[in-house]
Amino acid sequence: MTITITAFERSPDGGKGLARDTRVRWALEEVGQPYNVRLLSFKAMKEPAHLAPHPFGQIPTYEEGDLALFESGAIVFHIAERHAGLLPADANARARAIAWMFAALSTIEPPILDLANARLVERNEPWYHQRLPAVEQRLRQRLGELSDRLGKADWLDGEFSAGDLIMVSVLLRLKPSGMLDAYPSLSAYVARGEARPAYQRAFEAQRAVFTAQSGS
Ligand code: GTB
Repeated sequence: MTITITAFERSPDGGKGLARDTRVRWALEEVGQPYNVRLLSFKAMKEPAHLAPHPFGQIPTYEEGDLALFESGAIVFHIAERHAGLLPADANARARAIAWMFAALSTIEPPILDLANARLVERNEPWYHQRLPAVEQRLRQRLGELSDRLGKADWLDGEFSAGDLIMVSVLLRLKPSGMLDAYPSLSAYVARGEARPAYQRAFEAQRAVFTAQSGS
């Protein structure tokens, strides 16, 4: 059955791979599933045709036959369950890999988004400089703990899994800020993820949308 995902027609990051369709493309590349992409304008994302599959009018979505999914974590989980390559066969190892997916989305991503939103939206508020150190400290706390757990290992729990795919995707958002530089094991971990051929293909595919428009 044909798989169709949605992505930004014009990503605000200019093709740096930070929008959440990249993690879905990456998962599909890891398991060797071809897919189509429907590009959406910001206006189209809020129209009924897209609000049907996505109640919040966002990207990415995933369609396959009569299945329509939203939420990048749920989509990657679905792909990992349907196809070999992203979840271990052993039941306990599989449960731990799923725990790492949730950890990435519910423990690591929120303080990253909190910092991104503070810098983007709250910069001109009179209390911005008072609040910022606490926001940064909450994120550093989690990064330190994650770095301690990863230690010298290549991946979070044995072989590369959907847990690593989501965790690396979440951490990539920090790369432009240089904040990961203080955690060499996490920087190396993210670099290992980025070096995977499947990630490279996913990155190039999302970048091609931007370069086709800008002519660069
Ligand atoms: N929890 C949902 C998921 O994981 O799928 C969140 C989906 C989401 O935030 N989608 C964003 C969106 O559609 C795009 S990815 N936004 C438009 C809207 O809400 O109207 C978030 C994103 C956007 C831009 C950058 N960037 O430019 O760097 C990075 C990440």
